[in-house]
Order: sequence, then structure tokens, then C-alpha cells
Amino acid sequence: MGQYFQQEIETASRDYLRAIQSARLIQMVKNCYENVAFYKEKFDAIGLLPGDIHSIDDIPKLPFTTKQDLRDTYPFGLFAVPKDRLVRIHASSGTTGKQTVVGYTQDDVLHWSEGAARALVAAGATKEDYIHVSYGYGLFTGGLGLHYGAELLGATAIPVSSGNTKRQVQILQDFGSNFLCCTPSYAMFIGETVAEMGIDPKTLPLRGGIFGAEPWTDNMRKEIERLLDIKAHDIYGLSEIAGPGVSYDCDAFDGLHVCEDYFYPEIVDPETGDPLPDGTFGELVFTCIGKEALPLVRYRTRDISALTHEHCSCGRTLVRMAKPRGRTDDMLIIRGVNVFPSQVEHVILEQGLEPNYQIVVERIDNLDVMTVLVELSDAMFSDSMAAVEAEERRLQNAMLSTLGVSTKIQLVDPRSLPRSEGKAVRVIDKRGVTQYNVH
Ligand code: DLL
Repeated sequence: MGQYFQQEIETASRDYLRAIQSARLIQMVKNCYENVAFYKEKFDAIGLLPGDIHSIDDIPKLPFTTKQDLRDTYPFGLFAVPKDRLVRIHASSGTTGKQTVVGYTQDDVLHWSEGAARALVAAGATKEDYIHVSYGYGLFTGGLGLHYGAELLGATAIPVSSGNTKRQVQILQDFGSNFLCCTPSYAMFIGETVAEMGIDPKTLPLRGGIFGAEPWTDNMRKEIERLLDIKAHDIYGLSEIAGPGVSYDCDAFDGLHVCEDYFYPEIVDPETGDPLPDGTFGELVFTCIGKEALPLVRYRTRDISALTHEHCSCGRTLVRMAKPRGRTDDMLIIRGVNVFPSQVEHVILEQGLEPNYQIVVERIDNLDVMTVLVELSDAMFSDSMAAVEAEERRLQNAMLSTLGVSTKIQLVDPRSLPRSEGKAVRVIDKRGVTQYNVH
């Protein structure tokens, strides 16, 4: 096993990729028109016939699909295949509104697993390795997604699922796991637990991690690498498109290669929907060109990223997306200023603190007040009150200069903020008014 899982696709020429994408898009649009009443209606409304789509360049002619469309057709309204062709159902972990339900045929599961296997190989995994999966198993796609990817690679999947962190560490140690798969926030918690249990991470056979399902910064990557003595890789995905493995980073750590042979990405202006050029940040949109059960057309992810077709030192030619900066809908508007939780995290790490934090937003006397609770390090905990206050002021100034808005900083006791075994809850918005840019 070399550096790639599917070299012929991962290093294909642009012409070859475009030919595949065009053929799949044509087939997909036909499938949608013939088998999904929702799409037939949408296409008819703009006078679009499947015959109008000749190549991947025609993609802007197609209408968008949104999460609301999935909710309106809940649970199975956008499925394009009869029940007997479905082999799996998952659902999104949506925190608001109705959850969205997704389905897969045997081929869909295979292509999704290929994405996860490509990610594992890009992170350095081989068939010799034990892959410790601490993503939740269930309707969430994390656990089963990495599990199937590991098995397709021929490696050994260890389906630990999330929870019981000391037991996780015990298994890492006893089974000799080589790769850890979980959210970056849970990886931090596992790393802290390793230290608490008095284990030197250098004694563990762990070499790498495949972390995703929530935004995280490059600084957090370095912190996890230090805590666990591993290489920490990013994996991106969303249930509506497949699950983990839609894109993944390589050893260049310079963006995530998109499995564009199945999931065609675009960046659009979140306000106007107009396509944006490479290098410009906007909303990420995917078209499931190779999917049978749920062939979503131009799905608005609400994730903010940018694309680049520039050469990557790893040799992969698959387009890269920038680490998602957050979502158009987790963007906080604080007194008119757009703030992403990932920016707050960046400042905390830059100032030498651990990324254990929570953002609380309130409205006091009609004014937005944002308080960032950050845990003190063990070393600082024994400092005098005056020293802690000075540290709070230092952090407050750094926040102001990066975010462009003033925040209150409250340093709290080490390990006093809630830890998460899945996606971390970073923001508590108490304003009770819609502050989100929902499209
Ligand atoms: O989170 C799938 C997944 C599982 C990805 C395990 C990676 C690892 P959903 O629950 O549908 O699916 O949530 C999808 O999570 O639109 C992003 O906002 C966010 N997200 C996922 N991966 C990343 C990442 C899974 N690597 C939503 N960086 C997406 C930033 C991510 N955000």
C-alpha cells in the first residue's frame, strides 16, 4: 500500500476528472428528473430539461437544494430509489428543527467508504494498523463512516464509540491502537486523560488521528499533536452528502482534498448564490454526482470555505477546500461585528492557553455582551488574584485586536468547563433573538 488509496483518481489529470464529472452529472440530473418529484417540479419551474445539461460547466444552470427542502420532504421525500435498493439510513445531528434523514444504496456506501479510506491512507494508515473509532455509532455518520473506511482499507476497525474516556485510554494502551478517530475536542479530552492517568503518550503505539465533525484551528492541531504525540489530520463531511470522507487533508496540511469524483464542490456568495472564483471564501455547495439514493443537487452546506486547484506537494490533484472557518449560521453578530467561534479559539491558543472555552452571549440594556470563559492552566491556578486579572486583561486586548469587538474574559478553574464526547458546545446564546444569517 502506497501513499494513496486510489491513485488513479487521487492523482488524475484535470481533463480525466472533468470527463468523469460531466458523465456523472448528466446521469444524475436524468435520475433526479425521472425519480424525484421534488426535482421534476423544480426543474419544470425554471424550464430546465435533463437534455440542457451537457457537461460539468452547466452546473450553475441547476437550482440549489437547502436543508429546509430536506425538512419539508421529511423523512424520505428526496430519495430517488425504491426501498429494496436502500441498505442504510442515517440522520443529521441537527441541533435545531427537524433532523434530516439520508439514505444509501450499496454503491453509495461503497463510495462513501472509499472517501474515508482515502482519508486514512492520506494520514499514513495501512492495512497493518488498528483504527480506534471513538466517533459515535448510530444515526450519526461518524462511527460507521470511519469503520467502513478502515475495513475497506483492510485495516482493523476497533468500534469503541464515544464515552467512558478512561476506558478509551485503557484500550488505546492494551490493544495498541495506531490511529484515533474522534472529534478534535474529544481528542483533546482523551489527551488530557492520558496525562491524568500518568501515561507518557510516547509509550503508546498511536501514530495519527483523523479528527473532524466540527471546526478546529491549526493551533488546536498542534496542541493535540503535542498531547498525544501523534500527527493530527482533518476529515470533513456531512450526512446530507455522505458522512466523513467528503474531504481530507494530507501531509501538506494545506487544505482538504475533496473527493470530487463523487461530490462536486462549488463556492458561492451566501447572499446572491453567485459562483465565486478559487481563493475566495464563501458558502460551500456540493452536488452528489455519483450518488443513487439521495442525489442532492447543489446542496447549500452553510459551511464557509474556499477552493484551490493549485498544485499540492502530496501529488494529489483533487481540488482542495480550506479548513471550514465556521458556518454562515454559527456566525455570531456581536454589536454588528461578525464573530466566528474559531477566531476566539485562535486567540486563546495564540495566547498560550488551552482551547477549553465557552462563549456566552447575552443582551444587557439592549447591548450584546460576549463573555468568553477560559480555563486557567494548572500552573496559573496557583497564581495570585492580581496575576489572574492581569492575564484576563491581556486576553481581552488580544480578543479586541483580532475580533474587532470587545469581549469580557473570565478565567475559570482548570477542568471546570463541561467536556464533550462528541461535538463540543462552544456557544451559549441567551439573547433569544435571531442573530444568525440563515439562507
Ligand atoms: O459531522 C460528519 C463527520 C463525522 C465529519 C466525522 C467528520 C468526521 P453532520 O453531523 O451532518 O456530519 O455535520 C456536518 O459538521 O456541515 C460542518 O459544519 C461540520 N464539520 C464536519 N467536519 C468538519 C471539519 C458530520 N473537518 C457539519 N471541519 C458540516 C469543520 C466540520 N467543520
